[in-house]
Amino acid sequence: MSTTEESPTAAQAGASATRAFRTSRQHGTAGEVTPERVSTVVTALLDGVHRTIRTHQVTYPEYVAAKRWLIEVGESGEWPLLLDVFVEHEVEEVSAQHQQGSKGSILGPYHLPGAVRLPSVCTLPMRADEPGTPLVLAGQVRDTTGKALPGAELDIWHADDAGYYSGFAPHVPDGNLRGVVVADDDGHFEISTIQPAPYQIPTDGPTGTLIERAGWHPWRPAHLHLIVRSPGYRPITTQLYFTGGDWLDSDVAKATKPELVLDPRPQPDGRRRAEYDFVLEPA
Ligand code: MBD
Ligand code: FE
Repeated sequence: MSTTEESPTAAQAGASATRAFRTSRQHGTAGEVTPERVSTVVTALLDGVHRTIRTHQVTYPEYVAAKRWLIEVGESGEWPLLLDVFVEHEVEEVSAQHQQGSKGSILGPYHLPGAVRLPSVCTLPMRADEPGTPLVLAGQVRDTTGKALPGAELDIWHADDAGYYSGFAPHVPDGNLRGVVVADDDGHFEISTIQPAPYQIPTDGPTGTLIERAGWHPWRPAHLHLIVRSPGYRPITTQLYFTGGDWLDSDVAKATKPELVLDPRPQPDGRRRAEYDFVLEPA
């Protein structure tokens, strides 16, 4: 694999995301998909494709270009990236439509299991010279009746000040800006980290090619990813954004929600501090 130190390629991120997906058990497992559902859903999906071809009079050159591009998506390992950017938001909303408690958002392609466990007041693993504005995220995990959830876990991961995720960019050390924070006996936590930058879909792979050829933009607003869990409760997979940030109203992955926007306040010590409480419903 050819690499450039300062600009990780889509090929690396894509292939790593495919590997991460194969070993992850975050969302459901095999065995839940019946033949009836396969038939119903795939028939509807193909109906949509056929209707699009007819409505828009799709030509043979366009069909061949699409086929070539789909092959490239697989060969480059970008299926997790492509699907999580353009499809997952709809699945997330459908799955949460009757859910109480905190709003969720999409998981995305860059979660890694097994991050280091950290106490309720902690600093995420970072380089000695980690660039970026210091940020504190503090709050409490409760259930839908208002009861604190002692020892709730906050699995948190986010991009660095240049928009890169550890595990998916060769120049970022493993485990950087990732941790599983264990809330205290009162469900409280206070996590020190740095402010992430907006994320740009890699421009050198097929997902980037599609975005460029369609004249769209490749940006997600700056965000923190979290999975908040406590035994006996439905885990919440979510993302937190920053008020006033770029791309907040035009996320390429359509994964923002007004309830998920933080408003960090500058502290006397120069750090920015945001408060956010999580509410879980019984499983
Ligand atoms: C990301 O960082 C992300 O969160 C999603 C959903 C898709 C691509 C990159
Ligand atoms: Fe992300």
